[in-house]
Amino acid sequence: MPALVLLGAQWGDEGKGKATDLLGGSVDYVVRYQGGNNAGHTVVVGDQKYALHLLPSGILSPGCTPVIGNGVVVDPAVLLSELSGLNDRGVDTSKLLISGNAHLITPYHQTIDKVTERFLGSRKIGTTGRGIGPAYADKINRVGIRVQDLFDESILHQKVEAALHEKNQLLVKLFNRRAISVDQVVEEYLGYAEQIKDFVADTGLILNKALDEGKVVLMEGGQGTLLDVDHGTYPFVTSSNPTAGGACTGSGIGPTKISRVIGILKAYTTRVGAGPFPTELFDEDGEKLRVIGHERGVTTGRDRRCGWFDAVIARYATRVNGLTDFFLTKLDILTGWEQIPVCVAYEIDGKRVEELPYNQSDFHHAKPIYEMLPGWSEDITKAQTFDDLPKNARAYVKALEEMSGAPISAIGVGPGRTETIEIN
Ligand code: 2SA
Ligand code: GDP
Ligand code: MG
Repeated sequence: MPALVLLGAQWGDEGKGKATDLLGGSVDYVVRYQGGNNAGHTVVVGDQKYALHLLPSGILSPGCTPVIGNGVVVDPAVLLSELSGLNDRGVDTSKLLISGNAHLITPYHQTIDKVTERFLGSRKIGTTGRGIGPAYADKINRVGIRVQDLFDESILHQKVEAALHEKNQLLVKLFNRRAISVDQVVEEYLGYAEQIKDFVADTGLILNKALDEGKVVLMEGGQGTLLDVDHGTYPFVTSSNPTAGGACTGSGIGPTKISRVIGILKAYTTRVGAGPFPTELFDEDGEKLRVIGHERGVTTGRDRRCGWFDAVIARYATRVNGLTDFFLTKLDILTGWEQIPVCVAYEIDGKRVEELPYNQSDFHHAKPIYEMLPGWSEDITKAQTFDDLPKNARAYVKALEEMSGAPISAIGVGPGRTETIEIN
C-alpha cells in the first residue's frame, strides 16, 4: 500500500478529518495537497476535540509526519496560530514539513475575496473569506508569492510589488478602498520567515524517497468532489482540485504510486455556501438533520444546508476520482426516521437522467427522483460490526453501496475514533 488518497465525495464536511485520523496510526506521512485554511477538519480523540484548518489531520498521530504540499495555499499567520494552539494542548508539531513551492495567502487576498463577494451580491459564491480564490488566481496568473520567497528580502519585495500593482488600482478605483502598502506586507511576511524556516523543505523529493523506502503516504483532501474547480458545480466551487488528480499535482507524487483512493461519503448530503443542491430540504427534516448532525461550518460557523443522500453525486465521485472504496459516515444521524428517501436519479425537463448533468443550467433544474428505504429506531452508536446494525440500517448501507459504484469499507456511527465499523 504505497500512496493512498482520502477525499470528500460530496460538497465537503463528510468526515475526512476523522477518517484521516483513523488511518493516521498506520501511515508514515499525511499530506494536505490543496486548499488552505478554508477547510475545517474535525478530529475527536477521547474527550478532546480538535478543529484543523490548514494542518493535516495526521498531525495528531504521533508516528506520522504531517506535510503541507505544494498545492496548498498557506496563510502564515493562521499556520502559526494553529501550531501554537496545538502546542498548548501538548501536541508535538515539530515534525511538520511545508513545501517551499506552496503559495502564500496575504491580507490583500482576503480583502479581495471579501470585496468581490460583496460586489457579486446575490450571485456571490459564499466563500469562507479566507483569501483562497485570489491566492490561487495569483498563482495561475504567475504573480503569486511562494513560501521560498520569504527567505530573500529583495525577491519578496519585487514580487509583492508586482502582485499589488494591479490590485491597488482595482481596490482604489473600483472598490473604493485604500491602497495596500508593499513595505508593510513585506515587513509582516519577513517576520514569519524566521518562525517557519525550520519546517520548509523539498517535500516532493522527501515523499518520493519515502515511498521508495516502502513508507506509506496518505494524501488528505480538503473540501470535496463537487467543489472541485474543474469537476464541481462551477462557479460555485473552491479554487483548487480536491479530486484525486489534485493529489498528484499538489504533492509531487505520480499517479502510478497511488494504490487506493477512498471517497468519504456522508449518509445524507450537506453543502455550505451557494450553488445548486438538488436534494436540499427546506422543511423540518432538513432542520432535524442540521441539528442532530451538528451541521455547522467548522471555519466560519455558518449553518450548513442539509438534504437527503444523492446517489447520482456518489456515482459521479466514483467516476471522476477512480474511487476504490468509500467510508460511509454519520449513519447514526439517520436513526429515528420511519422512511429515508434516497435520490436515485434526476428529472430534468421531464426526462429521467442517471448521470450528473455536465450542463450547469440542467443541474440547477434537476429535480430528485426518490426511492424510499425503510428506517430504523435502534441506537447504533455502539455497533462494532456490520452485523451489529439493525436489519434496515444494513439494507440502507447495502443499497447506497450498490447505487454508488464502489464498495463501502468502513461505516461511521459516531464522531469518536472507535465509533467506526470496519468491513473487510
Ligand atoms: P472558498 O473560501 O473560496 O474555498 O469558498 C468557495 C466554496 O467552497 C466552499 N468551501 C467549503 N465547503 C465545505 N466545508 C468547508 N470548510 C469549512 C467547514 C466551511 C465553513 O469545514 O465547515 O466553515 O464554512 C469549505 N471550505 C470552502 C465554500 O462554502 C464555498 O461554497
Ligand atoms: P471534514 O471537513 O470532512 O473533516 O468534516 P467536518 O469536520 O467539517 O464535519 C464532520 C463532522 O461530523 C465533525 O463534527 C465530525 O466530528 C463528525 N463526524 C464524523 N464522522 C461521524 C460519524 O460517523 N457520526 C457522527 N455522529 N459524527 C461524525
Ligand atoms: Mg469540514
